[in-house]
Amino acid sequence: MAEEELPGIIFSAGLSRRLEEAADVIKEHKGIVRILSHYDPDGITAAAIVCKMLKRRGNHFQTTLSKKLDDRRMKEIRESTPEEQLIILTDMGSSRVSQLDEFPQMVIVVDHHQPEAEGDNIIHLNPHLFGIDGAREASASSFAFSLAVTLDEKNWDLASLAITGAIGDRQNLGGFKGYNEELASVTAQRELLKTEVVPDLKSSTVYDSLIEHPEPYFVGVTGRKRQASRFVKWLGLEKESEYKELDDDKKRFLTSICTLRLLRQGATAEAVENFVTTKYWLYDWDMYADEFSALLNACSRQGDQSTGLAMALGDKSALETAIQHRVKHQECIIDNLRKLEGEPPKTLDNVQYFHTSEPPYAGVLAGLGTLYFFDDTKATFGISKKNGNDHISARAPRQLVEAGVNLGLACKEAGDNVGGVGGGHNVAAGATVPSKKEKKFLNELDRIIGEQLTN
Ligand SMILES: [Mn+2]
Repeated sequence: MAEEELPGIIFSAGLSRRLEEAADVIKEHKGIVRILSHYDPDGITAAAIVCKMLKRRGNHFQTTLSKKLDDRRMKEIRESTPEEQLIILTDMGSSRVSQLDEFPQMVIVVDHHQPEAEGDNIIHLNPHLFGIDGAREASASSFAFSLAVTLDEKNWDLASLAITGAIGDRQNLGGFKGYNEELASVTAQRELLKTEVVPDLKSSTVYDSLIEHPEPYFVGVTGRKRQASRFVKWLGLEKESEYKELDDDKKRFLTSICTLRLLRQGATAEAVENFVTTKYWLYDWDMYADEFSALLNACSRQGDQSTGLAMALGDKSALETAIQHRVKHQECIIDNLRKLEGEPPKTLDNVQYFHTSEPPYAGVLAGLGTLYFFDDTKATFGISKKNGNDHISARAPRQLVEAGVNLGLACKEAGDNVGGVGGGHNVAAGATVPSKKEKKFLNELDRIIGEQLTN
């Protein structure tokens, strides 16, 4: 296709104006750009999009990835960045608008979290300010992409990073919506990716998918060589059988048996529905976008987000390291889920809880357990202990949230009542409380969630 025939995304007039304004600032800026971003897959890909668009213009930049934008970090950015430098924040910053407004440097914020204000002196690119739902319809990376293509049509290839980041924030669950949906469809029309509706098997062979990946999780099979090879044989397949090479009958049989197995083990409707899913094959990267996102996530979880960024910028040796991180990351999750199969969470009336020695994994384990095999009539709390405190990650299945459970409010109230802190969203939340108060905290949660369910 000739360049001028290629489809694009249509931005609203207001968004177009803001994008042009940001693009003009970047075009006029000659010096170094300081980039700060969140350390998760959405933040990493948003930063990579900004790095690439600047590099192509010949701008120099310095990038920092961090977990949060707290007062200390704000002070450090303001004081250590020379006044003539441009600061670009991605996947963070929208909650700090009034402080950023006072910065002597020029600041551009590209974020999709609920904005505190629009700001007077910064250039604020947040979907919420332009009638787009930032929780569901646009992530930091997918929104940063709009700036990259406003600067230069040649940046269209960065759409694969944008899609990968949106998947990292799980905005693809139940299908992309709104802005993301348009982005994915135009990217496909431009032949940068292709979409496939397939079972969510993450390796090329069915057997490897069962051995190496915690999601989807099959009780009694995932991570177990003997059981997995027996299951594969029972499906009429060989250990070497690749999903892509199966005929339609075998594909259909595989899908129905896996679905039945998930239902039988007590997986939630959500997990069963998501077994067959839309995947995005990225031609440039020779992998699916969800695979790419999983690699970036493993880097972050292993405390090595800079390898994730290097990989997103195209460094081949970083890809090898990222794969090693993913192997370790997934083994850790599978080992712990297998333990939880043998030793299920302890229960109260409305909550269940387990302890883990892997602090960064408490939330993932609670989330996957909830989706795939825990009792789905109770909210789940994963607890890890550190320095005399309990760090708690909470997850609830969709049906409980629909019945009135709000984990964010429950964690806040129960946390307050035992001298700790807590909060978050209705489906996922967290708290930190003194370990001595663990029992009281759990009892408070049990009471509060019981009340949420009866009201
Ligand atoms: Mn994000």
